[in-house]
Amino acid sequence: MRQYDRTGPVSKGVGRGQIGDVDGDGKADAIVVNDTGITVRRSDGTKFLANEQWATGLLARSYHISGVSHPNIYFADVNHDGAADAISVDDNGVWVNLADKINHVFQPATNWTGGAFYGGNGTFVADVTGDGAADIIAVNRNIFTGNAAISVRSSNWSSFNASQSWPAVKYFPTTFADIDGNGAADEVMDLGSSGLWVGPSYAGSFNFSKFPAWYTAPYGFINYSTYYADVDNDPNFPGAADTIRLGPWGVSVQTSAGSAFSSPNFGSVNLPMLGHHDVTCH
Ligand SMILES: [Ca+2]
Ligand SMILES: [Ca+2]
Ligand SMILES: [Ca+2]
Ligand SMILES: [Ca+2]
Repeated sequence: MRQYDRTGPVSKGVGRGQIGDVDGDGKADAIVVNDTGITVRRSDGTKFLANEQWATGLLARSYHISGVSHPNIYFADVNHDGAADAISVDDNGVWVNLADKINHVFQPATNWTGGAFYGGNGTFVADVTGDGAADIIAVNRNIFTGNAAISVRSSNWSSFNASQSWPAVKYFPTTFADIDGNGAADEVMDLGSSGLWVGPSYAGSFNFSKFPAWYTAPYGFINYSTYYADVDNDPNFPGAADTIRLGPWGVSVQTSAGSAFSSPNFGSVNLPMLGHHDVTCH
């Protein structure tokens, strides 16, 4: 199960719900983070079960990143046990509360970076190395070129490795999703009226020259929001995330064919499909 949205898998509002498979059974669970802790309703494949308190009180270090006073929590599996862990970022580092999928709690926070690591233009959690464990990515803008400067701390399943610079040449907004379906999240830029670009993750860089044709024509108008998820489950391109756009027209989808997108399919997707997380594990 992989899921992304334009801003990355980030919650930035007290009490805002998120989705993640915290017990590692392949079914996405509903998660709410607020001042009293983290509450989970696990999916049993047909419904969400009763509330479970997976953490009590403010998660350690989940506040106060450069004056931002809201939770900054991501849910993704960083230690490769199949269960989504809670990851929070502050001025002192990236902290992980590992999910205990047996006892249904989050363990106390430990520092996985040993120092500050976040991006002025966004901090993202995605598996860009393709080993099945989520990595942490900081995006900044190069003030000289205007291009994105991307730093990656890959997970070694018990901490994040030293920061590496991953070459990237394009623009903002940037997010990360596995568009070509090789298991590693790629850099994706939705430039709205200027089209969509993909930089496939390839040997430690986002390689825009690998698939130069990977570009979609401009829509010609602004969409409200863009999501990336494998909605067509095409067996020829397993795991390849498609592009889902919301706009004045409703919903449109451009399916990924591994190295190119289809043209926009307007109105072909029912709104309920936007619950693009696999809660049933079917
Ligand atoms: Ca689950
Ligand atoms: Ca985990
Ligand atoms: Ca990884
Ligand atoms: Ca990929």
